[in-house]
Amino acid sequence: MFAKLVAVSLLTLASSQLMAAECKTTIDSTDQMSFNTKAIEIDKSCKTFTVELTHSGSLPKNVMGHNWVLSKEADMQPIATDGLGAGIDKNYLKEGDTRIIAHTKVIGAGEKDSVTFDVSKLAAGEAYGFFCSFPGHISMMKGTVTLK
Ligand SMILES: [Cu+2]
Repeated sequence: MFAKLVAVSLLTLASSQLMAAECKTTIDSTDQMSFNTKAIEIDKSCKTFTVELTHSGSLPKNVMGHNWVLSKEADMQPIATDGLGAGIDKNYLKEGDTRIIAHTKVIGAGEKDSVTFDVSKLAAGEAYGFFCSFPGHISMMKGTVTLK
């Protein structure tokens, strides 16, 4: 009986170590034009990575909408600038912009959206970042994405 218990707890331990790489994260956005994180780390063992975006504020998306956009760090500002004219229905992103690696739609208070992308799209040694492309938000709403 004791041996069986030990075996079971060893198994539990082994499987919890296998599960150690968390291949998803939840990021909250607010009425204060902010994300609740400045840095996202992606484990190299993840095949895909999922980001769930939430909005804990009370303002609607046409006033304080947020999305989550992933690109190379050098492409962040150009993507945001080119997306200004796209309008909220296009999530303030230029259609067919190949510099965008992944993005959620623009959400308002109480809404959520998620996006899953292939981690193989990220190259080791390249600097990546995330931001919100709602007009004017990138100055406050951005952070780094690192493969580790
Ligand atoms: Cu925003």
